[in-house]
Amino acid sequence: MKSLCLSGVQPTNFLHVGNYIGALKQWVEIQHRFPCYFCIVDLHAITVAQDPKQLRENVLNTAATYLAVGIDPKRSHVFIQSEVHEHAELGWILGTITRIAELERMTQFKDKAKRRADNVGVGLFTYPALMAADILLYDTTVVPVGEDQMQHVELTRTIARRFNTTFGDTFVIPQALIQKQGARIMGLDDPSVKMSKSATSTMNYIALTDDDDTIRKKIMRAVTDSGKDIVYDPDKKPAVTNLLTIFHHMTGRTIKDLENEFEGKGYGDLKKALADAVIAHVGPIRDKIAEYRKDPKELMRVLDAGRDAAQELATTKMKIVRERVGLGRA
Ligand code: AQP
Repeated sequence: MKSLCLSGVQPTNFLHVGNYIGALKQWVEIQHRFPCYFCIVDLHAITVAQDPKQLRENVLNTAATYLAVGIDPKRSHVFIQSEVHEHAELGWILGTITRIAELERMTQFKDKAKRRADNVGVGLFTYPALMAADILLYDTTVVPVGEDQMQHVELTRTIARRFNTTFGDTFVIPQALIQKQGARIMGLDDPSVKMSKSATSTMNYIALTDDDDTIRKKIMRAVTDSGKDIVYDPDKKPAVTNLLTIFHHMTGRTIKDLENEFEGKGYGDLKKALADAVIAHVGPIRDKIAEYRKDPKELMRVLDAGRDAAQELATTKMKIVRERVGLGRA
């Protein structure tokens, strides 16, 4: 079986270091091993209310971010989900074989629905069926994601098996690929919740577009734990563990090495050094994002080519799916 990697991000805001560490950083490595399709999942983004003008801006910012972190358009295909209509069509078909009880178990749905109790659309509930379509449309074998998306990839596998059993072998069963450390970067203002683009406070995340002063301010104000020791301990020291994890990913230094360096030092020392490390790593990414946004020609060229490449695979797959399900005319 041919390997193929697919992943995506919702264009709901500027991407943050959690998206980068949990997903994008892996993509950059993976593109040297597999053919890759990286989409900007705008159909997913509208499962919560978006300002239409801002959404289109966010789509281009997200595309610019993919390229700025090192996605090479000569190797990988970057495209916008809604421009390949087969995603929505397959999402609908897979929704018909997805059980309500399965969707009710999804923790992301429960979390997001709780935050918007008076305004939960059906799309937020059926989000995992659309995500299954994104993945299965391309015979994806590998899906690099953060830990929060693991449950959705598991459900994708269940849906694919169910479809294959009902209609005949059609879909490849994909595997999630997840980091050992940093699969879930937590909020700087609250280490009990994940860092999130749509957090109510901007102090929750470091955006890849934040300027140096903002990065420093957010890190210096980050919540810490009781006690003084700078040690990696997710249960007793969730805030410090989160800062060490970000430090590790920004520098490539091991956690042990960082613990040794900060032994006997204070949280202020850790935060100062972390701010320097994040600024050194994120600064060049931020500058490249700005360059791509200033001259959108290259961005448009990449998105057109990515759409055409994705469309070719999607067209072939959907022809088979329609036949198997019995849709339309022969
Ligand atoms: N905090 C995180 N730590 C590690 N990985 C993360 N990812 C998201 N947050 C973290 C991973 O980033 C990829 C893109 O995520 P998404 O935009 O599709 O949706 P999300 O998981 O819901 O991310 P956000 O930032 O919380 O977005 P909003 O606020 O819009 O819902 C995924 O691979 C995800 O695992």
